[in-house]
Amino acid sequence: MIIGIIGLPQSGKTTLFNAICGTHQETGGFTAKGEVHRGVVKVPDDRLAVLAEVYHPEKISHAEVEWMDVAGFTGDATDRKRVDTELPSAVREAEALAHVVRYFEDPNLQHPMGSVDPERDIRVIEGELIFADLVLAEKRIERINRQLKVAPHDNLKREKAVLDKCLEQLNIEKPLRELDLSPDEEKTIRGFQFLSIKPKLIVLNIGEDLLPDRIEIQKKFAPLDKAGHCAIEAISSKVQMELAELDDDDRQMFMDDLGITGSALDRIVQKSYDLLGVMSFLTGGDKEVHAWAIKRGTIAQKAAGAIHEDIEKGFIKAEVIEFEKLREAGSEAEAKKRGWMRLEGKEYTVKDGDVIFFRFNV
Ligand SMILES: Nc1nc2c(ncn2[C@@H]2O[C@H](COP(=O)(O)OP(=O)(O)OP(=O)(O)O)[C@@H](O)[C@H]2O)c(=O)[nH]1
Ligand SMILES: [Mg+2]
Repeated sequence: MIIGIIGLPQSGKTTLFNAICGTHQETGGFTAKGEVHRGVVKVPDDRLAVLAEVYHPEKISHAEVEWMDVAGFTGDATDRKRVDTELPSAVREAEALAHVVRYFEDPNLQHPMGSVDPERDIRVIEGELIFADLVLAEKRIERINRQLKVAPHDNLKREKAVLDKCLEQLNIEKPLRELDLSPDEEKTIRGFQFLSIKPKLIVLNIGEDLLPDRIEIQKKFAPLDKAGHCAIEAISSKVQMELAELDDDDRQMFMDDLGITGSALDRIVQKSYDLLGVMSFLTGGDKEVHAWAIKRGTIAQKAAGAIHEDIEKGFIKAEVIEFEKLREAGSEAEAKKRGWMRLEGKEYTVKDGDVIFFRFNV
């Protein structure tokens, strides 16, 4: 599962990326367009400690979500060739976007558009996502039209119908994430990896001086919050990056000084997971207990692929015990004895906290 950090140049993308991933990538250096940093973040999960008491494993492994820091967006929605060829293709892999918006004043750091204006920045980056999708959809429709003249296949017609619907939405400058698509329609166009269809977290990167006004600022932008599609969070990524570099004692002191309570990073990470619909299933054994991040609604066979593609390909059955039941039974053997282990087929929709053992053929 991948989240892509995007935004205008010098908005604080790498600063946020460092804070989240605990990395030390250079900031303030005007990253070359198309440059991508990747990092992995563990998903906190208290259930793993309980599983460890059940299995006494050698190793405990958390679910992981990948974050990507992508430079190259400019807010320009006029140059077809640029969005077609110069936007970093890596961002298409992301399943959700975190748009970092500059909300700090700094006389020594020029804003690429001349002034600090978060509303405008949100609008132009959204415009760029929509424009890039429009160029892609038009290109694809043109190609289908040519193919249809030669061979009018039904699946091409279906694809064109969905693309036409998308194009209509993009033409009125609205993102695809706000378009009602059936699961089938959504599947038809999934391969194109449209940008404006991805759920988006808007990260208002506020200056340290604005930290006391954080809640007020967030409220001001709340109308953009469209449940399940778009969320808002204000954070000082610079402060967070500095915090991430301290040890625990110093961090607490620094937070007390600034009057910061709770971890802003946890809020960002949690909101982005909610947006992505991330949940975890668990596996246990004497070697390892492991949580695996998957999307809500994932079926058992697909979930197996989170562990290894061979398990997905050779899937036979999933042995499933609910986490709470396993905790209550205290051991797998006891859970089985009580009849709490179920055998599920490949179409079974995995639930958060399912402890699963996959039977498979290689
Ligand atoms: N004053 C102030 N400066 C900040 C804040 N957040 C980031 N910066 C500074 O802004 C500059 C740009 O930050 P980066 O994280 O490198 O921005 P970026 O979006 O990754 O930039 P590019 O990769 O070049 O597009 C750095 O000098 C940061 O230290 C902030 O909250 N306040
Ligand atoms: Mg950067």
